[in-house]
Amino acid sequence: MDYENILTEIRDSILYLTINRPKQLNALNKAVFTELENVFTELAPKDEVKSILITGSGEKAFAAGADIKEFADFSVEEGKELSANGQRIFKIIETFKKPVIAAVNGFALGGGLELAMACHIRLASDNARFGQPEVSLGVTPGYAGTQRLTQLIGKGKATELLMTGAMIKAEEALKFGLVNYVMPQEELITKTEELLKTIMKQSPVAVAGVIQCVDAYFTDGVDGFKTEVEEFGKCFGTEDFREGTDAFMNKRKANFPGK
Ligand code: DAK
Repeated sequence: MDYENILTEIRDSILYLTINRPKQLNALNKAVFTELENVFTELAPKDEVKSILITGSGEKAFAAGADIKEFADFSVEEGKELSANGQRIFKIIETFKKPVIAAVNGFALGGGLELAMACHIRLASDNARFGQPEVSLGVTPGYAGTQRLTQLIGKGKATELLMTGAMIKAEEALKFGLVNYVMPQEELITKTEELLKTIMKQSPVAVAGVIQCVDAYFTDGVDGFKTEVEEFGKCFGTEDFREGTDAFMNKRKANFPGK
């Protein structure tokens, strides 16, 4: 598939995925969703990709929400369909078995914040702004913003942000635990790469297990403790485990095969 709204590049095992509609502040239209799904089902699973970095084009926005111009005249049925489809695609990202980090380089509003929250970890530049302004447009969030914001920052503060539609600055987002680190914009990609490189030195099998266990905590009907027992047990049959323990005992750095 040729991507028209997303830039992709694989470098040093990192897949760089950049939402590329800077004139519309990287607003997420239907085509972006189709391309995002394609990236995560066709490109990101390739062996040469060990992790994914998602950011926005330009210096102003990660993504300023769903494309308002596109859904302005939707019917109830079309609204539900759009929401279900977006949620499905963001779930693919959230449960992806390789680390996915959002480098939030500016506005992350509405669907843009929902995309960032579907990633495993978020870093932000100090000019970043976060919010779920949907209520100001007469809609509720539709891409799981009510769920993931509540999971990440707690019910009280999430409800306030969701009810007021207020925008918060990066430092406040850091205080609430919505992002893990804040830094000047020129350092954002390098710091995100450093974090990804640290993760990529670990066992890919174990990292995938961590992703699954953490997700289990938030999945209805799934017992996260049992998931952990399963994942932990499975590790004992992997080459990564043999390599990790052998490296420790022989006082050398592990070189994980990822199997
Ligand atoms: N959609 C489309 N275009 C957008 C956009 C958006 N979300 N955000 C910005 N743009 C466009 C602007 O229209 C403008 O285009 P031109 O007028 O130049 O053609 C261009 O980007 C630059 O924006 P501004 O001129 O407004 O730039 P400023 O620096 O003055 O302001 C801003 C930046 C981020 C504060 C402002 O652009 C803004 O308030 N943008 C809208 C933020 C927002 O409300 N985002 C939507 C959140 S709600 C649904 C499922 C999901 C959703 C809804 C329904 N269904 C299932 C039906 C999700 C909704 C959302 O994401």
